[in-house]
This record gives sequence, structure tokens and C-alpha cells, in this order.
Amino acid sequence: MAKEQEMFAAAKKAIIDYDVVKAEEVAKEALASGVDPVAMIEKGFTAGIAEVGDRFDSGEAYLPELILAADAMKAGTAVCEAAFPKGTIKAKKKVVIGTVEGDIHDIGKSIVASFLAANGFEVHDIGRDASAEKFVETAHEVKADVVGASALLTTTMEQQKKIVEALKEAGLRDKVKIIVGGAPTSQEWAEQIGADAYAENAAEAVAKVKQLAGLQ
Ligand code: B1M
Repeated sequence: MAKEQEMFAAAKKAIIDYDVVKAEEVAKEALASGVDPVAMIEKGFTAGIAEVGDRFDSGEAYLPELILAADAMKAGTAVCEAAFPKGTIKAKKKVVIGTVEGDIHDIGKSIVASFLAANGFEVHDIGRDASAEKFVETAHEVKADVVGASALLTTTMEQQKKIVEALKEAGLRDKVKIIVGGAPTSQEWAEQIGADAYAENAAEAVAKVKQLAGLQ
């Protein structure tokens, strides 16, 4: 327990120090000590990036620092993601996931994508700054069961609504379920735009996608 807390604190510090090498080292050390990779991301690295985000918000940190912190975050989470426990269910259901147009925040989306893949879903990650057309095209092409759209900015969350509408226009709305997520979004927002679900974090996203895909 003490080791776990020590690792969480070290992970948080690596992000606050913008230290890519340390973030990787801490992640490896934590995994070798038996610390849960999911907990490392949520209680360690995410706590660090949230702190940097607060500093940015209050004018104590600037964009270059945010970029450096994001690099350290990606390095640490990549090590943890590779060690995610593999789910026993081979879902064989297809999920198209991306960050909406105009938005380049992809750390949370990528964690959600890794969680889904670890739980047996076939995940088609269309990356960040992805247009509504790209979501529709890919959903059509791969015959997706679920489409997931991430948005981190109040200015880009509108794009999630555009995706719902574009899927309707393409005649796919009754074939795919839609889940949205990202800090400014909510259950209320999901209902307002006609999406089927909202998830606050990656674990909840897996549970909701399982429900949407008829697996629970
Ligand atoms: Co930006 N940024 N950023 N940023 N950034 C925020 C979001 C902000 C809240 C910071 C702040 O002011 N405190 C603020 C948004 C304000 C607002 O709109 N309300 C902000 C801003 C303003 C900006 C810029 C406009 C800054 C500028 O240029 N002046 C700019 C926008 C660029 C653009 O997108 N067009 C910008 C740029 C950047 C960087 C490039 C430097 C970098 C992103 C790098 C990258 O992602 N590759 C960055 C970062 C790192 C952040 C913060 C600090 C951290 C985001 C993050 O990675 N969190 C963020 C502040 C914060 O969040 N506290 C901030 C960790 C991640 C694990 O959590 O993404 O929330 P999160 O994902 C979670 C859940 O939300 C959920 O599960 C995930 C895992 O638990 N989830 C889903 C996410 N997607 C989901 C999808 C689902 C389900 C669940 O289903 C499909």
C-alpha cells in the first residue's frame, strides 16, 4: 500500500516536472512492484496532468509547459497501457473512436481506446481532430456497433452533436450506438444531443459500451 502511494506520488511529480524519462521509469517500477496499471494512470499520471491544467488555468503555467506535461503523460501512460489486464470476453464488437474536429486532446481518448481493446473490442481509433464525416465513413466501412466521440473543449463539444446528426443523415443512426465523453461533457449533454450514453472515465466507458453493444 505504501509502495503504491509512493508510486502514485512519483508519477504525479514526473508530470509536474515535465520529465518524460522519469515518467517511463516510474511506470516500469510500479508495474514491476505489482501496482495496478489502471490505478497508476488514474491516481498518478492523471493527478499530475490535472495539476498542470490548474496551473495553466491560473496563469502559473503556459502552453509550452502544457505540451511538455502532455509528452510526459503520454510516455508514462503508454507503459501502463501495454500492461492492461486483458479481459476474458472476446466481444467481437466494433467500436470507432476519435477526438472531434478542432480538438487535439487525445490522451483521454487513447486511454479509453486501450481499455476497450483490452476488453476484447475491435477498436478503430481515427485519432484526433477527426471530422464528423470521418466518423461516419469509418463507422460505415467497418460496420461499427458503437461510435465514441471525445471532446475536451467547450468550443468543440458541439462537434459531438454534428456527429450524431451526420450518422442520422447517412442512414446509420439505427445501426450504431453513440457514446460521448471528455471533461466538459455530461449525461445531460449526451441526452440533449441524442447520444445513447456518456462516460466520465475509461472504466465507465467500457461498462457503457458493453451495455450499448448488448453484452451486459
Ligand atoms: Co488543453 N485544455 N488546450 N492541452 N488541456 C484543457 C482541456 C483545459 C481544461 C485546461 C485549462 O484551462 N484548465 C482547457 C479547456 C477549457 C475549456 O474549453 N473548458 C484547455 C485549453 C484552453 C487548451 C488550448 C485552447 C490552449 C491554447 O492553445 N491556448 C489548446 C487547444 C488545442 C486544441 O485542441 N485545438 C490546448 C492544448 C493542449 C495541449 C496540446 C498542450 C495538451 C493536449 C495534448 C494531447 O492530448 N495530446 C493539453 C492538455 C494536456 C490539457 C489538460 C492539462 C489535460 C488533458 C488530459 O490529457 N487529461 C487539460 C486540463 C485538464 O483536463 N485538467 C486541458 C488527462 C486525461 C486522462 O483525462 O482527457 O479528461 P481526460 O479523459 C478522461 C475522461 O474525460 C474520459 O475518460 C478519460 C480517461 O479517464 N473521456 C472519455 C475522455 N474522452 C472520452 C470518450 C468517451 C468516454 C470517456 O467515450 C467516447
